[in-house]
Amino acid sequence: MTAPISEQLDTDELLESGQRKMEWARQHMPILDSLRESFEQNQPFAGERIGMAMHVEAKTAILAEVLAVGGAEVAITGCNPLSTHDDVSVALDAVDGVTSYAKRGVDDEEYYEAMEAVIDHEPTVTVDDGGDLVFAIHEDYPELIDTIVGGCEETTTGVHRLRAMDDDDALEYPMFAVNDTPMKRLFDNVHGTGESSLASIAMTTNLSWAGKTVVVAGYGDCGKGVAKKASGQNADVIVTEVEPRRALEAHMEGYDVMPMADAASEGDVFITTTGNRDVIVEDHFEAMSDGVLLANAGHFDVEVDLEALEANAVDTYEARDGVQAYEMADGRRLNVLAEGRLVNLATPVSMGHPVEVMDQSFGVQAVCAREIVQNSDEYGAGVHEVPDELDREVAEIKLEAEGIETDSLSDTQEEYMDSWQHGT
Ligand code: RBV
Repeated sequence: MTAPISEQLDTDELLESGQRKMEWARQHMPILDSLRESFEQNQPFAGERIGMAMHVEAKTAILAEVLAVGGAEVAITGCNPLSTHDDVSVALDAVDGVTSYAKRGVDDEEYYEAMEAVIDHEPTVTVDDGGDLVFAIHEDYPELIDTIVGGCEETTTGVHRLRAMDDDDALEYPMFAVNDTPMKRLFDNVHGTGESSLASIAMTTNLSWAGKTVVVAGYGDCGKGVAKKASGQNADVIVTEVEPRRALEAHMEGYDVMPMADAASEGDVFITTTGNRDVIVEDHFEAMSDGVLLANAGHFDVEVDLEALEANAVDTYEARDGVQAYEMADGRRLNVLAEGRLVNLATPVSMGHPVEVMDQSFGVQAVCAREIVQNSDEYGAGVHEVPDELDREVAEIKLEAEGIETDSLSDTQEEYMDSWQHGT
């Protein structure tokens, strides 16, 4: 059984470095700061055990800390084998009420063992990013489901997975689709993914965006962000899509839209954001130029067919930290970042989304955890949209922290908006 991280690593230096990262994040998370104050007073999670599987770095650590301050016993592990910051994991493990099992660079077996260590705490609430925790509980520990009041899911892929479970009547407790709220989706998916993916790629390779052709696979919220920011860095952007309206939207934004079969020979950098598998496959590798960069910003490492790439390569070697080169028989080198895993979190220098963005997403997580504990009777098994007033609450805290005031509707305006009799 996996031991808490502080029993696995020599903690002295790691602890200080992790605490410093957490302090920086804390200073830039006004939403969680405000919720911390109210949770400290009201203890909404007294007696609850919260199991979490998320990217364990500084912002996530502040979320876990805030839940613990609210009375929860928190157990946490990673949701990706490469996204954990060991120093933060150690610092988090030292926080009162929190046990962290997350460690960077674990293999599949260790990854699931750490998940089991979290489950061993018998959580009453689960907080997931990608659905691995909720899935492991349903698959291997169904006896715990009775005492679980509900949970929250952070990301598009996880919500998609939960909806598929729900459609099969296989989801046996309530889960909030945190990803789908305006406060998460419109900021985290668009700006967060755009900024952090490009930043990670740039820092990992030390190469420029200007003058490059960047192929963005998928024009959902994440693809929109990546395309917009790449274009803002003076790259030419090509979008590939399967959905006709999204393809049109990309076209009307001024991007070239074409199938991957055509884009393969045009691109210098490829960034996948589809949430689906086999987006870049053997035929595409054959058409690519020497030196291309292949990066994935989708939750799982299934978008670039690495098995096919490996099978076709005559040689492979680490070109830089976080960059694996695959040499083809004709001498072309195709460079894969972060082993095809989430490029914004999984290269050695990745830091995930900007702090302000995660403050919003995790603000929604925190109020959803509070809601599921306080009003569990109102939610049956299945996927639930987050009540709009909770999302508004988080937006209002943020506006207040930023010192931004808004207008409010007058009585006559309210009446006008509610009526259908007014015409010309
Ligand atoms: N994400 N987390 C971070 N903690 O730094 N950065 C991104 C972090 C989340 C984001 O909300 C997205 O939905 C998910 O990671 C994909 O796994």
